[in-house]
Amino acid sequence: MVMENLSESLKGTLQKIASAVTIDTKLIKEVVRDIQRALLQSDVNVKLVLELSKKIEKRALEEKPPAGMSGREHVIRIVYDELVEILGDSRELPVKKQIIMLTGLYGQGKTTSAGKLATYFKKKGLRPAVVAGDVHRPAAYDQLKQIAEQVDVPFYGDKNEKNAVKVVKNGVEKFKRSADVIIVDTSGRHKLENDLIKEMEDIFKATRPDEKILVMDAAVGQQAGSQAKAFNDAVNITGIIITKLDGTAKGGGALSAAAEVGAPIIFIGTGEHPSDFERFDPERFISRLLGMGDIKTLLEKAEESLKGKDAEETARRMMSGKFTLHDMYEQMNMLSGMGPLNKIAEMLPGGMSGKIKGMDMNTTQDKLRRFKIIMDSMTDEEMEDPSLIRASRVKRIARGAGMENKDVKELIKYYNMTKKMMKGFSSNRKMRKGLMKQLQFGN
Ligand SMILES: Nc1nc2c(ncn2[C@@H]2O[C@H](COP(=O)(O)OP(=O)(O)O)[C@@H](O)[C@H]2O)c(=O)[nH]1
Ligand SMILES: [Mg+2]
Repeated sequence: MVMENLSESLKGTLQKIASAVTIDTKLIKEVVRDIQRALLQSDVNVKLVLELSKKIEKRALEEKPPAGMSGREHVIRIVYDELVEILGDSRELPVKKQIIMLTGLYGQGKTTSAGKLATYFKKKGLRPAVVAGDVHRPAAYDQLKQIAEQVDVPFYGDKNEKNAVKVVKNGVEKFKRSADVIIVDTSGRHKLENDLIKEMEDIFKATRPDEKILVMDAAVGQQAGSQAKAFNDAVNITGIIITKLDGTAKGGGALSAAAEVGAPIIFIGTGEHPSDFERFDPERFISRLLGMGDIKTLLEKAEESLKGKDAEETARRMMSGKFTLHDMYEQMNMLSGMGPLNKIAEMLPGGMSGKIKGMDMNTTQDKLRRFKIIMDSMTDEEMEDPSLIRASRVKRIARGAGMENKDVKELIKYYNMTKKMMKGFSSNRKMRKGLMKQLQFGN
């Protein structure tokens, strides 16, 4: 998993939203503060964090959720959108013949990334080759050569040549026909110095690379922005690879630097192995960081528990003694399926329980729908006092609902059974308590 710490805190924040009973100003402000803290702790640029949190707060407070979306979902969506936004545009390297040049400071992961890129293009069916343009450190030649062998791609280097431009030129010439993607590794410096820039410029002029990619270590922190800017000013980078994003790496500095300089992040490195390399897609990255799959489940659970709260009120009213067809109608509207009533049936003493379960409690959705149609052709008076419904009224109601007399009678029977049950509960305190507990409505 990449950026575990940031991921954990952001997930915690989203869970707070998902399980909130109401989305109010207090909650939104709290959420925004949580997000600020999490992002700053992972080194995201301070200015970006402030802009982002202002935007989230404003949108969450002012925008109405679109139809069909709950307030909670809407706020989560806003957080997601704005996080994606700070990662900038996404871009894919074209799968074609090209020269790719890697730049960046020492130890950022250029040589390792050369092997990863080669692996990537090999998988795409192209023929990659690598060129050792780091002529300043003796070990650099061996390192790239070894990686080339490991990923099984052609290698070019010249241990005795100290002129990087010459080596790169020779390498490009050598692979001009035999390779599709020529990946040029270059040397870095501990910091961006004039001679490094001069060398990069010379190599560019000599080889005209299609891609100039900045390789940046996730640990670079808040200086990432100025580092990326310096490289960009010098050589006009076409993309960024952020390495070492694996585990608990902070990474926010490097990630936000991309948007700051307007160069897209193309890949991320998630380990030392050549296959620890992923195409970077801002939306997918944020979805994963936030655990959006989990959030969806969470939201569904929250919906259920809120429904439970409505059901609690109905149950309380039902058990208060008075139970009319209006109550039953409302209860049917509210409860999809007969969940709580089934639970009630389970609690009833033997005989009655079996009777109800065998008969009415197995009522299907379809039957409930029919019951509602029947009740729709009753008068308010009948709904309030079902004892009024005798033979002549049964006939009229059945006709109005387009059903048969026996359907109406079945409904009345169901109503009487339910009412009896409710009465039983309301007169038996212990049973009532037990039921409320069983339904997990508290007491
Ligand atoms: N964990 C981890 N280590 C990496 C990653 N990329 C590079 N490294 C390690 O970082 C160190 C420096 O990498 P190197 O490619 O030599 O950097 P260069 O000086 O820019 O060429 C090496 O030990 C690599 O194994 C990565 O994505 N994850
Ligand atoms: Mg290197």
